[in-house]
Amino acid sequence: MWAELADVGRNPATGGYRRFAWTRADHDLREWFTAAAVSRGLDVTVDRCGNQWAWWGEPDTVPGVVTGSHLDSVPDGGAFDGPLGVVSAFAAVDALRDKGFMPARPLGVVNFCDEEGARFGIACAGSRLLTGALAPERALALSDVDGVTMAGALATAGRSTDIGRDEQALRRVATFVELHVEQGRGLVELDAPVAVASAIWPHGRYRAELPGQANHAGTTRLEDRVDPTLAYARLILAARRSAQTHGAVATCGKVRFAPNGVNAIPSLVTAWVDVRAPAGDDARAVIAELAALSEQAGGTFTEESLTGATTFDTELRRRLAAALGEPPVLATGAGHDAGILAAAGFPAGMLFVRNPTGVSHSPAEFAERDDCLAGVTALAAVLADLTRTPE
Ligand code: HGY
Ligand code: MN
Ligand code: MN
Repeated sequence: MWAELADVGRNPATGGYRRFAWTRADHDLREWFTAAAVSRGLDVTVDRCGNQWAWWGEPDTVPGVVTGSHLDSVPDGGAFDGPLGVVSAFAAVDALRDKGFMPARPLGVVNFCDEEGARFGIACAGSRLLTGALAPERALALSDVDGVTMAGALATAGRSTDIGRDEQALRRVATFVELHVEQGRGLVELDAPVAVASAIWPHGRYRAELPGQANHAGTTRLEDRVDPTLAYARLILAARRSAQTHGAVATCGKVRFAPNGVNAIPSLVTAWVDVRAPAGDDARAVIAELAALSEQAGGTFTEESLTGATTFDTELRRRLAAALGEPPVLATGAGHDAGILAAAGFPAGMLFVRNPTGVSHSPAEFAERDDCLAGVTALAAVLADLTRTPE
């Protein structure tokens, strides 16, 4: 399965992946998901938002236990963030069947669409739309760097724009467990292949729009300039300083200069800031400082998405840990669909698989084969435990 995905959306120049929502690469990944499900005799359905579900058993009478993750990526992302959870889910189904296991309740595999929000800017868009945490009209109006709206992209991909909370899809879910490559070095330091997640940090994404006056790079005296890149430079340094002060992390990873000419002072800088912290108050303190700086520069600082702290269901977490012989328990600063389902009131949990580089959202992201297999074994054990009895 891993080899089947290896070249889909791969950028040969960097070895990273560009698998953005509702693009050709996404289409090929969705086709792969359907084929992997059908070849296992699983029933594939697609909900109103485009999330793909593959069912072993019939989930409309008794809600099922669902595992899976996402297949999309950040620009030049790694191979494992997302796909490891989906491939491991199918491999866990295979492992259970090889042992002759028959679940006493439906078992589902899900591919949540648009988890990274790389194209339209909102992370976990598929699971947020599914649970009603993101308004359909807002999502449809989001546009990508080429000005294509999500509505337009859905239409091009042959999908209806009648997206939004999907009660039937939600009724089928009793519990969700997501396996994910660790996006840090916790398991390296603990020298363990698999961990159970305890919490996800609060995190927010903001868009700063800093206006300037377009003018000639050669003929405009310094004292006559209204150059928004100076405000942007101050924003970047303030983000790092404020994060340091408040025990947070802040990232200025995406920026657009308009008109983006070498010999013209920009008329506008549009910049995105990703802010996260173990405690919501600390993230809010950083956000307030950056908003004030943007406004002092005559600009705006707009929230694109804000996710509160997620503490995973403690009963489920204890059950996962017990099924796995009490592995390490780790919190994470990375957002996940499991966090969105938890926030929507579903019992949700996560398993992490060791990443020897600790690096993620980069081609350097990695997981050893043996650790991936340990993840599959752990996921199969957890799924067997959760589906052993009808309740
Ligand atoms: O940004 C995140 O934390 C996740 O990878 N979407
Ligand atoms: Mn990610
Ligand atoms: Mn992910």
